[in-house]
Amino acid sequence: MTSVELRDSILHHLKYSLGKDAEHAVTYDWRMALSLAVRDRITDPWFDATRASYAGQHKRVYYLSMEFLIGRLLQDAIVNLGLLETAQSAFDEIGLPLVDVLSNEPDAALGNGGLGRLAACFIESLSSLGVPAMGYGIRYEHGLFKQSFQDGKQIEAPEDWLQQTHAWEFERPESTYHIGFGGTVTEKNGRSIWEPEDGLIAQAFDTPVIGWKGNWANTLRLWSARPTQIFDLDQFNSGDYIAASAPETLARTISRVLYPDDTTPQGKELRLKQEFFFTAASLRDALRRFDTEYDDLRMLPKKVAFQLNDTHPAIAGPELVRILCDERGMKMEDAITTARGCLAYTNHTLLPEALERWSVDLMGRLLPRHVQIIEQIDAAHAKEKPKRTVTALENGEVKMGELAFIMGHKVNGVSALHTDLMKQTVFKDLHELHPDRIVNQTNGVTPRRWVLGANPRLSGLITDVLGDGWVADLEQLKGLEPHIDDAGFLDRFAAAKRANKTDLVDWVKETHDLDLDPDAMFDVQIKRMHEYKRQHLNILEAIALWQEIRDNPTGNWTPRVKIFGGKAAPGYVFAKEIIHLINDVAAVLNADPVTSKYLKVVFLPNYNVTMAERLIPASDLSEQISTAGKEASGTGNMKFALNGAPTIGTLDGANVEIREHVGAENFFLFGMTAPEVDERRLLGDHAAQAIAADPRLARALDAVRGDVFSTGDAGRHAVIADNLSTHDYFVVCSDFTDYWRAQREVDAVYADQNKWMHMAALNTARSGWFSSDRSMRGYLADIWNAGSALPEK
Ligand code: CJB
Repeated sequence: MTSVELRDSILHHLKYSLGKDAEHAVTYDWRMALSLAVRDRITDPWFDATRASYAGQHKRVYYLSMEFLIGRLLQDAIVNLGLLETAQSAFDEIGLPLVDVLSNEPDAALGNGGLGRLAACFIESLSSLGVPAMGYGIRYEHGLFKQSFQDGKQIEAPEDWLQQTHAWEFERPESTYHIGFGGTVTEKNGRSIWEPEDGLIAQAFDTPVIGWKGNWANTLRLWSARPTQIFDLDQFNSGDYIAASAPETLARTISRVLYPDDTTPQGKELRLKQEFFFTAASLRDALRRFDTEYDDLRMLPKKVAFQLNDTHPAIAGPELVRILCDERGMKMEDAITTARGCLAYTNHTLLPEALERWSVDLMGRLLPRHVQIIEQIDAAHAKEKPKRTVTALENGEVKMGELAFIMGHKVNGVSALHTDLMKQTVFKDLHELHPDRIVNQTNGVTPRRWVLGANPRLSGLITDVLGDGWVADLEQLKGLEPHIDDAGFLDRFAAAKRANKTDLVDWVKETHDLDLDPDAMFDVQIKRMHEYKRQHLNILEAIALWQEIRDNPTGNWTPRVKIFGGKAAPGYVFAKEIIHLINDVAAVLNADPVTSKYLKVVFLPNYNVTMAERLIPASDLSEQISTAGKEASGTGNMKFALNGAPTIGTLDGANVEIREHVGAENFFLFGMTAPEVDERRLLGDHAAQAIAADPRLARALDAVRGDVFSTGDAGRHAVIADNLSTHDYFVVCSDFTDYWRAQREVDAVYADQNKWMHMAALNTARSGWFSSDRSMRGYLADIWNAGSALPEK
């Protein structure tokens, strides 16, 4: 497509789809017109992909996920279609900067964090690989809340991305399913029949997801809830308008908001309803598609793979069994075996509070037949493994992890360490019963968004050296290694980083009126706020460093800006305390005339995918400092390494594998290992011991406890100081001393820019394994037994 053709298509859409003439169009109109013009280019490959999937009778992969943290889609589509320069020229002609048009798009935050972003990367990779696949989720009217700070404290406001038309989706009024809740189960001719009492409609909205080079597009199908009955006409006519619209309001609530919680399930009925709503609709939809092609349900495991992204869709097990048995007449045991052949489950966390459990009372009220089926699944499992019984239903609760395990033919962890720990801890018993079921699939990230799109300067350099094959085959980045010592390579690498930093500095100035020095090291921790991720360890180190610089203001300090970004679940009080502390520390440090040229702290509000795309390419140091054993994988860690920011981190999650790939000498390791953490905790007074042994730590904690950062509000941050000085479950104190040491090593290397850039470039060159294409190939081979439908090249 030429830029003239693209321009004409944009002008056509401006006029005929949006009803605007160029003279009166605002940025929104231009962005919509461009999106529609680009969407047109996706439609043919999308149809072709659908046709090819049917024609080849390929196995289909269905990725069921409560969250798809897709962010902005326009630039991604333009990049994958190879239209970036074309779009640039078209807008040059129109007379509007393309960046302004692109940044007009809202960030679709249909997820909380890593789990949701992983789903988005996977769907893009499946399209890039040409695998017939579909993502199923919920079309939340309101995504993750918007975060702002007031006096340093987090304030939440509703997110409203659908206030304007979503350019990418196709509404499917004909693709609807009735989803029931409650009611009774009766028996007729030996078959159980569930007759739900309430119900609502799930309606599909489709977003095509285009793969690299536009060769294939899959669908992200998101369900929206609507009532079976629009409103109660009798009540309306009698004048009670609120009561009249109650059914509609109630039904729409199901897809109204994303649960703003990262790792703790809210024991709320609504959440369980959301889970069943989207899972049931997705299964019905997939089975309808299967029925158009095959008439033997025993073929199901050969033709259909359902991946359960965490336990949120784990009700798929009993629901599929219910359909096969109650509706399609299969014998219960066959139904269970057939369902298991299709289902697999990804575990994303070992945190006990995050493993979903539902009371049998609640589930029985909403899904009475499913509780009966879970009992039968347990019974069949006990029969299969008579020596020892592990059940999903226990002590009046349904344990969704156990249910997903028992009903999945494979269960995977998301990093090598996490998978090992899974075998030893949460699923120890089940693993002993089914030693082949657990497999590892280390997470990955899509290089199209996270390198090519987000970091055009670095990408340009890589392509100059290697050609563009690396975008589809990220391990080719290894080819950079022999060039690292070529004349000019490191200079160009450093210049790209420096220019990215300058862009960030300008943006921070413009949006937050803060002055940052692009020559300082940009030390970045961006992720959800959680005690196990230990943002408080990072800020404690900042405090200690500040105190030390004040002691010795003429010392040879390496200038640093510590940048934070991340949201705390609204009900997670301690995480919010950490945000407050960081903001209070930032206020004091940044105002210190003596130290602020060496050390600044910035907490950027409303961290989201778009901000990550801006920050990561401009980062020097990646903070991955979780308590060992707690971070299942991490994916931000991979994005930083790929973009040439070495890690300071613990042996946790995928950090372990990153370090193996980039080389121990290019990774700043500190802290206890997972077994050492467990052992350390056995010492009741580990925090006190650590504090007694390290005067720096003691002094930093005193400052937190005292009034240094409280602007007169004495004791404001005592909660944190007290927590850390007493039980300190996440062993912040015990890891502090080694963290401090590693940070000084970072300072020393950074002071030698040549050495630093060498290390940074090696991080890029050696991180190609962390592509989500590699992850998807692993799932295809080890879990789904499926493959690409594109002809081999
Ligand atoms: N994760 O984002 C979430 N939400 C959860 O509820 C549980 C886990 C994260 O999933 C990512 C993708 O696998 C992991 O990289 C990350 O370590 C984990 O915390």
